Amino acid sequence: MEYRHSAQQIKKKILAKLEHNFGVGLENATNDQLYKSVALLAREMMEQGRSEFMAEAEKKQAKQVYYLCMEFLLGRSLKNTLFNLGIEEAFREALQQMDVKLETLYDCEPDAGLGNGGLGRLAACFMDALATGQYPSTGYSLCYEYGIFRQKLVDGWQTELPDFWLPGGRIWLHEIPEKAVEVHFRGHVEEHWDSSYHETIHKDYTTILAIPCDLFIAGMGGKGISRLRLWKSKGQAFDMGLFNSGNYMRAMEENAMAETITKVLYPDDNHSEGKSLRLTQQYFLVSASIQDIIRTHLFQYSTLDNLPEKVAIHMNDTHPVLAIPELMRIMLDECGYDWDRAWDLTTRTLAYTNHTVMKEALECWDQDLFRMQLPRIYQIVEEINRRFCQQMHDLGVDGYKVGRMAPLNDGYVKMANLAVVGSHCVNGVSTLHSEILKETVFHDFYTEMPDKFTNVTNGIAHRRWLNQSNPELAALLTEKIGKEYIYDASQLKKLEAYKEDKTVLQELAKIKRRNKERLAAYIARENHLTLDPNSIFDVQVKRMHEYKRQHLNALNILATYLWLKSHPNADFTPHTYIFGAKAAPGYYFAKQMIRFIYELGEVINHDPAVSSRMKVVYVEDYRVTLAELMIPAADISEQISLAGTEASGTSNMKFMINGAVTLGTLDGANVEIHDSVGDDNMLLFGMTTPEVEALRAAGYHPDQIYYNNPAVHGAIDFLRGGINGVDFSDIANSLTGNDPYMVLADFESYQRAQAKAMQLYANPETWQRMCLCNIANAGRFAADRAIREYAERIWHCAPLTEKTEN
Ligand code: GL9
Repeated sequence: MEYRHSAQQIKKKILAKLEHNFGVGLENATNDQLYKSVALLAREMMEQGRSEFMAEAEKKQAKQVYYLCMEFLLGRSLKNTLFNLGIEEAFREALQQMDVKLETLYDCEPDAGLGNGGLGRLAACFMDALATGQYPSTGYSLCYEYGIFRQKLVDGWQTELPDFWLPGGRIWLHEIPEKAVEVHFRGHVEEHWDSSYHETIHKDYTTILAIPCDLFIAGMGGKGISRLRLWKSKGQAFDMGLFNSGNYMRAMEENAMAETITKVLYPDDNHSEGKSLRLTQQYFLVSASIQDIIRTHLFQYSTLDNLPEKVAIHMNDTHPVLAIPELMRIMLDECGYDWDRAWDLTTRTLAYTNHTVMKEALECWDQDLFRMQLPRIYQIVEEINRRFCQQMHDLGVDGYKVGRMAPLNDGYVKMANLAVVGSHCVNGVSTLHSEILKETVFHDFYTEMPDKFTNVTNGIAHRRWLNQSNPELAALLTEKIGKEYIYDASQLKKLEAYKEDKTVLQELAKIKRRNKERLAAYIARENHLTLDPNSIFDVQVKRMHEYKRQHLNALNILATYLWLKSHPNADFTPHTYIFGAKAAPGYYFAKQMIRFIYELGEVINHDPAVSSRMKVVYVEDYRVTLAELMIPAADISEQISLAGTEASGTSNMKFMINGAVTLGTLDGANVEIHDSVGDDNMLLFGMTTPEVEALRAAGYHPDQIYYNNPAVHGAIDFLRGGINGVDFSDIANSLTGNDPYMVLADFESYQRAQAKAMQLYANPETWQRMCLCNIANAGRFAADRAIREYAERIWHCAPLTEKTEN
């Protein structure tokens, strides 16, 4: 497929789109209409590219990858599409001829915020890598009408506003009502036995229609295009059965209920509430997707016998794990397979990634709720459970252990257990996390079936996070090491040859400086705060959560502030502490943490004794598009979770490739970042995972630290006294009480790392050399690499065209 056209041709096409879709000429077109015309053009190119790509895949009978995930945190699409198709410059020129700036149109696009954070963004990065790697792939998710809420701080307290993204976002969606599928809920199951025949019939169910809305993601070069199929729920226009039986109101009610299923994304991070609507969403996604996959497969091969050879279905976290009983249901009830054969095909097709060890994230469904919503699926889960337990007993496994591994236990459906039982492969998302899974959450399983477990460390779409977000850095890299790194991030290593090259180091400093100025301009506009671009930009952006320990960062800022007040002439490298984070709406403590940071800013930023040397900024409504502005402007990347709690982290990788230095614990993928850059290029602090465990076993008594460390003492007393009249005793009590995330235990070590950062930053050459080493060693954290590992080790599939050496 040839995407390239002259600026003249592009201009003509844009004008045609304006005329056709909006009935306006250039003179009368709004920016929004121009954005939509350009987006439509880009979308049509991708649709064409996709159909050529898939025609080839079909001809070669290539294995397909289906990625099931409740979240895809896409952000904006226009820039990514034009960049990856190699047509950004031509479009820029065409628009220039019309006196329109491409950047203005980029800013018309809302973020598609169909995810909460790391997990959803990972799925989006993986779609980019799947496309670039030329794997025929489809992502499946829900077409939420409202994405992650918009955050507004009112006197430091988070409030949530609805994110109605469709007016500007729908232009990317291709709705296909003809391909709708039915999903069945509730009702009851009837069994018919005959001497040789057993039939199960699901009756009196409620039917919800799932309408596919397709969105495309172009890979670099445009040969591979991924498709994201988002399901929208809809009632049956007329449920004739209900109407005919005179149940007019019930028919109308069900219609209205149906549409609530895909109304809104659950805004919880690392947390499951066990709500009925959430279970409905999960089954809706899974049933529609599995039916779609089977329909496609049968159309091409007329049998499911070869399913595991031609299809890999990936369950991203436990959220889509009902795919296991759903695939069983279709094989048993609709295709006539016997249990053993169906189970063999199902388990060889499915694989599962775990993304967290947080206990509150482990999904358990109340058995009665589950049975009522999904009676047939419940029966199948029961049978999976019965057979699994039997098999374990037969192997001589002790009863308690079998109980701990059982998918059904204590009146709950345990989704993580079901996931492991029904998958041929289970992976964690960093080396450390995958080891922890084997030692803790899945230890019982690991001892019985060690071969199921593997690791694939997460990765990021480096073209978005480096080339598109930091074009000046990308240009410098291309000039120095050529452009191979755009396809093959491991080539970034070549930059190490320049680590003693003063001009390159100075060039890096200048680029960083301009990125900091860009961010400062945004903050001046939004927060009415003037930042000093010479100061250290110390950035912590991620969801607000106790385990991520933003309050450790904040407590250090407070202690530093108090110290500067009592040592006004002390040597201190000016420091700008920047935060961005949403809290789950029902997570009170996290909202208090936000307010703590906000009030800290109010005090410090308005205190003339320190405000030229310290600033604290809380950036509202952190989202993908803001990350693209903030991360390239960071000097320090805060990755300070308690060791053993953050499964991987992915912003750590984005900061690294943009030349920020990680100030972090040995947690998640930080361990691998440390392996890559060494002690000299990372600011390591805090306990290791075994040290955390030892301290927990011995008994953690933070009050002792409070009494023995004057800096801690002073800061906590200040906090306990309230800031600007706001009470923070909850946080103070937690820190000195039974804080499960051991903030005080790592405090002193954190302060030392901060002091070291300031000392290193004071020497620009040393600092820039550290930045350069981080960029040069970030290649292994590319999503392209992660996807290659999934393809080789889990999905057993190959790219459509094997790359030739060049
Ligand atoms: C998460 C982990 O907490 C992160 O450490 C990990 O990097 C990502 C992707 O693997 O997955 N699991 C999880 O539930 N979230 C993660 O970020 N939470 C959100 O996505 C909000």
